Amino acid sequence: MHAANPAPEAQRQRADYYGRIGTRHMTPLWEVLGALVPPQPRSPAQAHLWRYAELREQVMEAGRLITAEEAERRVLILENPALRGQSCITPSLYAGLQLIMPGEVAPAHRHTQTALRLVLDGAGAYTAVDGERTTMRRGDFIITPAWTWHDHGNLGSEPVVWLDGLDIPIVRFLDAGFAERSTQQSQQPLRPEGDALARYGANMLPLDEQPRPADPAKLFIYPFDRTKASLVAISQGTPDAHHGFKLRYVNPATGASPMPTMGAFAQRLPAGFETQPVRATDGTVHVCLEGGGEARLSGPLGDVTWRFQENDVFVVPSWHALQLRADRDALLFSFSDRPVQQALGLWREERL
Ligand code: GTQ
Repeated sequence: MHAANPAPEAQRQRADYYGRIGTRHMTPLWEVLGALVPPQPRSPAQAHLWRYAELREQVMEAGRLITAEEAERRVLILENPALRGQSCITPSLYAGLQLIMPGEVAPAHRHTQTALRLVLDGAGAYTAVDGERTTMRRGDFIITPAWTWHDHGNLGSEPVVWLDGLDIPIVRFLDAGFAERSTQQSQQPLRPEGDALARYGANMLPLDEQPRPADPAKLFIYPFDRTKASLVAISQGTPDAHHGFKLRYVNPATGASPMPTMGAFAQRLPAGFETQPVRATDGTVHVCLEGGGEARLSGPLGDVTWRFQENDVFVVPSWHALQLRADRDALLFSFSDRPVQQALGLWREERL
């Protein structure tokens, strides 16, 4: 990769050689070394923002074209513009907008992929995870750990839309995908609503439980009112220069991310506050839940600035510097593959 242009004769000999070894399924490292082992991440993903006004219009049209049952999951995948056809928003993460109309159900199934939901719009839907239903309220963060049964339904009178985040590309990369449909359309509730939150979400645990790190998290609902109350309360203090007031969601039984493959975060930026630029190796999907402002990104391909408002979704690829400014008090949700990177000792952040 550092060599000067070789003489035409040498070039021909090499091309001929590459052709011959190619037929035997070999290829020279020295032609690709720089791309294989880059000095720093050069994400194939592109920074992009999806406006909710447009997303909503398109997903509502899907609501007129196909039923949730027919589709199994009526979802519009948010595809990274530079990764079209790959069903992913970053190389490691999947994101989509799921719609469920009044009276509909999305049938029960389970898979080795882990899912997270962030409720965006409408009221009256529920998600059931391993036999317990939870009502979905705007801003609620809900997880479906790997291989847990889950189904969704809408008992209300409004369309309900949420963001799905899954580790589909990670599981695909590892060739470890299994899925199964339940014989039940909707799971029979085994416990009353609120049971997991009461048992696992109050800084206590059932007497005889000793959670091991690899066990699926038992707490699967993080109500928005609690998240917001925490962020507002800590806003009495001094904001972090690069992140404002930011918390990460954890499994309270272990202190680790509630999902081994995906980490999730909630962040509050008071009106007028501007963060200092920061870049990290985890490509991150952001959702504005409240307020609005401006996001400035700087990556290897240049700079971009977006204005964002409620329910807009934007993706910041690996090693792109991000700077946020709130016009009005802003509350953002985000998720990334940070727990995987940290488990492998790969995660880096640079505060600029
Ligand atoms: O709700 O189970 O967006 O299995 C993609 C795959 C949602 C789900 C998605 C899924 C689901």
